[in-house]
Amino acid sequence: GTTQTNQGVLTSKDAFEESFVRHVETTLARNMYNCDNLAAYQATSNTIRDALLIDWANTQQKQTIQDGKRVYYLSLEFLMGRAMDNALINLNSRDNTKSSLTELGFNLEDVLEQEPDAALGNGGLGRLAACFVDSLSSKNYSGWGYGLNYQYGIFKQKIVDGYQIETPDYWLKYSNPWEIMRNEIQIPVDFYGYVYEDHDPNTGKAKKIWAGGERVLAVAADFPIPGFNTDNTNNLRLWNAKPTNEFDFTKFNAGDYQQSVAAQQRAESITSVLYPNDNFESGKELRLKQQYFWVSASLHDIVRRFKKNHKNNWNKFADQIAIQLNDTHPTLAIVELQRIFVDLEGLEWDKAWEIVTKVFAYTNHTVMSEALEKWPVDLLGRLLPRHLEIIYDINFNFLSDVEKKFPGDRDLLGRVSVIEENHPKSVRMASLAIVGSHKVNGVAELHSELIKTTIFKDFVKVFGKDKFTNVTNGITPRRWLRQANPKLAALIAEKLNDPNYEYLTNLGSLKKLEQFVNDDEFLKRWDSIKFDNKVKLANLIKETTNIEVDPTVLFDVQVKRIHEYKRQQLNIFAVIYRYLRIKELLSQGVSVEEIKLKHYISKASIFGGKAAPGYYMAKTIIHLINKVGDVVNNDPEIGNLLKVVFVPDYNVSKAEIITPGSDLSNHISTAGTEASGTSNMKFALNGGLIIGTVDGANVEITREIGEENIFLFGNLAESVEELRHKHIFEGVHISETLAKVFSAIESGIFGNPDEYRALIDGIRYHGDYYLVSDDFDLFLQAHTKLEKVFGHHGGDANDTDHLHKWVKKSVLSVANMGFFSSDRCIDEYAEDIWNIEPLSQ
Ligand code: 26W
Repeated sequence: GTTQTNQGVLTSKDAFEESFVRHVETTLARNMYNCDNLAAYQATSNTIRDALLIDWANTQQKQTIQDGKRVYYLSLEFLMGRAMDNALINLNSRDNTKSSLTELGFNLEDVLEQEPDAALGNGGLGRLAACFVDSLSSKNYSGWGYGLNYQYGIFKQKIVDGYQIETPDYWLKYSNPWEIMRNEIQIPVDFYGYVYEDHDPNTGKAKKIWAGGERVLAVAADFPIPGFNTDNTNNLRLWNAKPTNEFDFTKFNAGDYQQSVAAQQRAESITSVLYPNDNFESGKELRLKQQYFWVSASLHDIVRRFKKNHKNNWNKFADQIAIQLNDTHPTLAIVELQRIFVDLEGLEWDKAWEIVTKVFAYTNHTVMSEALEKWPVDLLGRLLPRHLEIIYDINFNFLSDVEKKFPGDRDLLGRVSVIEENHPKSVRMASLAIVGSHKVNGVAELHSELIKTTIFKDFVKVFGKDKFTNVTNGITPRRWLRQANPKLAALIAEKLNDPNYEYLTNLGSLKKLEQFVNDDEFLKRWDSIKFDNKVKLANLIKETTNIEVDPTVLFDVQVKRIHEYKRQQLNIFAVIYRYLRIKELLSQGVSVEEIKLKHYISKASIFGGKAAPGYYMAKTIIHLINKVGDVVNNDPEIGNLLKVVFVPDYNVSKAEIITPGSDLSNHISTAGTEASGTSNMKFALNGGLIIGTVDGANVEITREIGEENIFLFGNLAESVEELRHKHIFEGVHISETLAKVFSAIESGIFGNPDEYRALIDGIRYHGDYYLVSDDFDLFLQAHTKLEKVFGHHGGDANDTDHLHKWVKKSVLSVANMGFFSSDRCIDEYAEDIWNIEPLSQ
């Protein structure tokens, strides 16, 4: 039947080629004589998509028939990256596709390069959501993602004269073969208007009606999410905002046809652009509109699906449905479900609220106050008048309970209240999320402990500690090992005697690699794979910056969003110090060879990451990195002793090259500020070592891989408060080393020093909030230590010293990284929070 024919394209060359040609000729309306790589990409992806749709339809049917509990993951960001290679791997069709394409005259790698990244996210939180949907499918759960189908993803970053320039990412320039437009799934979403009271004609009871206002349609676009080594294929549903064809007749009759149409057109702006802030809340009305649009459409979709099987049997709702809130961005979902139950379905308030709180759970991703969402009551009440009333009612009930439990504690009431009585008076979304959820989790052990003792302390008092839990983040080994690092993945499969790569869904089996750690031949193969990956990274650097880096030197990488708390400034200051010292030694007549032997090994410092467009300090850091690079890389005395690179437009597909190509990566946030970090896991899984602070998941990585295999440094989270206090009352102590760096910057060797004023003054005069001064010398010491371990040769197979010290640590790290699979993470959510089990296959 159809199934066979379609699935055949995955394993048979003839079937693949036939489908490919058919798509070129029909879908693309071209012919094989003018089929370029882009057309080949489109024909290939359409071919794979056809096969994927079969699994997808079967899975949906199976899930409906089994009628078990489903989880819905609500995330404003899904940072998926490219889909094709991932689909080929998960469908086990990579070899067939590669050889079929070769016969047709194409090279798979070149074809894969044609796909634009689906860059619908900022950083960690968005990529986590992407890893989670992969794990939900791969571990046979019934779990959907819900998000927005932005027409513009995160901006593209260009570097011009060392400055970041943002340009739009119009990623849907060509049609997107991975999306299935569901034009028949249209959900109206209302804004503004007013609320009035009416009486139910049957019961005579008072009832709230929300009326008037502006109406927008949510139209579904579906993205099939294939699992690895399973047919289970879940759905990621992203909404598009579209105008309705219900005209505003008052305007129409007033002869305002043009304006009426233009107003409708503006509906689409709701899903036009992803907000490019990371860990910073800006409070824009359009952002709140996005949130409600998405949440409302998703909930009505979920309720509709429930009703198809269970009618109005609301008692079953919480047994059938779990909804996970990815940060506070979807918190209005709690209010919307309560509204659906009470206003639209006629449930009693308490009954409805009981169901609501059973359904929702909330994940917190940050303790930083500037990232906590607060919406002014005025704004929220204008946009969503009925929701504001419901929020007040939720808060009233909640505060009454608190008052009963802690009579007379007015301060406590003020601190936990969902409403902040301040200027402007606002709604605290985290408080609302906690009150409306049955579980709240942090994303790494340290972070989950910190939220209980800091930002959510009072809620622990009110609800008890069992409401708060930890689920340490994870990453999908399909994309971040098998796809990004095929050679290492193959060596591991060979050593584990696992030709079908089953270890990729059972990552604990990496442990077996430990038995080869004294096998020199194995270490050499391991090291030469790392070298090949470094050559690939060197090529990327050459293509994107025109800088040549020598792949035998230590590749020291820091790629992530640029943020003061992540401390790229600490890193670049240390690079400047190194440069100054090298220059000093050279001026004293010390030869380059001697410097390499006695002082500094050769290395390339590689940076990448975007700054939020309005974040001045982050942009200053980018500028400094680039200017330091200009000076160092063009200094004829330096040669390959030191290179400084800023890779522009860091994104998922670049991460797939950068991650496997690093020897060392930096995870050096001020202790207590990075909730988890997930790139630390990616680097370690690819055999890179970590230099890091005792922060986020670094703590658990250390526990798993052993403290001898990671380079930790810096002040601990428990000291941060005291140090900040000291800075303010006793002043900031600038060590001799850091002072040298500051005076070099101030001398103007990296361009006009005024441009870096805020960066230096922030440390020297404004309290050094991120503790750069406290950790600087400790950072330098950690480098001295690790360079001794690395030795002088990366990639030199005969350097047994490097092999027995560095490469051995690399193997031991990978062997013990199994815990950080997002599969483990999803299992923990399923068991402790969602109460769902995998589908029987
Ligand atoms: C409202 C503005 C805003 C935008 C984005 C606030 C907060 C965010 C995200 C929560 C920022 C983010 O991506 N956080 C990261 O989440 C990762 C996944 O849990 C963690 O690994 C990172 O440590 C955390 O910074």
